[in-house]
Amino acid sequence: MLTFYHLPLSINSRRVWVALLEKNLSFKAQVMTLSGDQFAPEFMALNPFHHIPVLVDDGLAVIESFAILDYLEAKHPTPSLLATTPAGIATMRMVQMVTVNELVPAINPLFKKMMGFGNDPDDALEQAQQKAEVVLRFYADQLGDGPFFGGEQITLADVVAGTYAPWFEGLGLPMAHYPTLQAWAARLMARPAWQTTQPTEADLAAFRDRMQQRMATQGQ
Ligand SMILES: N[C@@H](CCC(=O)N[C@@H](CS)C(=O)NCC(=O)O)C(=O)O
Repeated sequence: MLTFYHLPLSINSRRVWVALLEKNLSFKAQVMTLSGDQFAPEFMALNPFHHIPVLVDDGLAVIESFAILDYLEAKHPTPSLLATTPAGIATMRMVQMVTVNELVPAINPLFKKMMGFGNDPDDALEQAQQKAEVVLRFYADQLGDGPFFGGEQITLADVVAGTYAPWFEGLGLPMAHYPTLQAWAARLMARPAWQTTQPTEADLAAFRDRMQQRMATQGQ
């Protein structure tokens, strides 16, 4: 039995959650709050770095979302979320790495602003937007005219980049500037795995409150 330790709002978790659903795997969800439970000795025994997501499979604890995705593919290869051609594999990996190495740091100030707890100056926000737009243009180039990054089938590239797609408009990144990407995002967001894992307004409000309180405490 698979046990999935996660927080529904976490995008690091969500990419694993989407993969579990896309692969039709049954699992037990262990929802964390990250308000101290990640430091409990039982959880630290699973992940000494106290991060979610963690996947436990018959006593084997797998940490790091990308390692979990690879593990799921190796253990449950069908339906596959892997590209098959050399070029497809290169695209899949590039999109995955560009998402975490380029998109995530770029959108950090935009995300804080959207959530109402950022205090970055306008020029930093402007710079963040420009960097994020470079990533969106890269995505659009990699996507070409296909429905998904790897062609006709959804792959881990779509799972990893696509779990950010529901946020682009709210972050101030107009998808109408990238029509093929906009259609790709809509295609993914219509899938049951995206619908099931989309945070509710209540989840978001609770997160916003928690972060605002944390910022206020840190500011004292
Ligand atoms: N590189 C890790 C990042 C995991 C991560 O940063 N998780 C955050 C939530 S998004 C976390 O668990 N934070 C709680 C903590 O570090 O105490 C992955 O991809 O799994």
